[in-house]
Amino acid sequence: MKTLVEFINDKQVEYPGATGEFTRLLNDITIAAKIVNREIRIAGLADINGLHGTTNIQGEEQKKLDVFANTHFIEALKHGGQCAAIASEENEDLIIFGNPYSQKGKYVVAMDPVDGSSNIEVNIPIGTIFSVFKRITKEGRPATVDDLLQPGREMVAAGYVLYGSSTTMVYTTGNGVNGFTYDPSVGLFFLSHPDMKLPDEGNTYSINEANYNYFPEGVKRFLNYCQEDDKPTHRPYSTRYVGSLVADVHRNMMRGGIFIYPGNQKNPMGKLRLLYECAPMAFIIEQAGGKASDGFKPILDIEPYDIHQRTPLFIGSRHMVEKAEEFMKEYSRELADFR
Ligand code: P6P
Repeated sequence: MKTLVEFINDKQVEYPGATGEFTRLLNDITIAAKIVNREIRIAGLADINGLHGTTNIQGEEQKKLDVFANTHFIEALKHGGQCAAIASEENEDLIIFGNPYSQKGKYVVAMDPVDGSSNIEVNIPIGTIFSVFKRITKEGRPATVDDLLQPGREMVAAGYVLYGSSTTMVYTTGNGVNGFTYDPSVGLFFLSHPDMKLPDEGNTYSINEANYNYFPEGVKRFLNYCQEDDKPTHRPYSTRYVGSLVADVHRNMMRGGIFIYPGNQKNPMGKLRLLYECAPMAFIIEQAGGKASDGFKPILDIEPYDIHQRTPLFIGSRHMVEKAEEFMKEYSRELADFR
């Protein structure tokens, strides 16, 4: 059984000129994930549930776990010295490290430390999502927001940690996707899902249908398609919706399917954030043979203008996303077109 550290080190030798900095960055993220995992596993006992008494940029009341996780990921990346700045869902402004050591860091990170944290109190799986970019500003000086506002195609790595029935870390550096399961008895992640590929088709669709009346016409037409009786194409599909992005996407990674968080009349760009939710998930899904778009164009081609900007998200099995896009192009034509 290969450990995550062994796997990362083995992969490093495949990159000529690799200096080990990226390896150390990934290891920093892993250490923070282990600390967060420990708290999650005893959430009902530790004083980690409930509200922290503050709100984040999203206007959401921060949970104690949000603040705990955010703090530990920031500290791990700061002390590792490979990361010059972090865009976090929990911080309105970019976290730019001022110490000279971090300013020499080649990389910047965008992250959602604990996505879906409100689910922790009802023991529903939650996750950490991260993306890594090489900075475009000169090393040795403070990073700037330009280092983060890069299209997803420029990402050098993306990953998620799913704190589910087991704790699984899935990541890509652009050469396929691999999953690792945490063994708490030895405190190590072991390679459990090598070279993950999701099927071109699936038979589940995942969307919060409570918003149906506010969906674009194209989404409504696609949902009707999913619900039609057509045995040769295994329809009607089943619906699965955990309400936790990492859990819903991971299910699709394992079995195929589509997850949609569309724009709606109340929020034309939807709810999910591009930089630290949709783009990293899109990088992973594309590397595993799937597809991710805003209904019209690939998520990874979106040019960001703000670290907290939102985007509609259609992600999962290639053929299912393409079918949804067909309906969007025929009935909705543009991103925020609602009848
Ligand atoms: P809704 C969790 O709050 C989250 O950010 C994602 O993890 C999840 O996919 C989505 O929001 C659920 O949103 O509006 O269906 O509750």
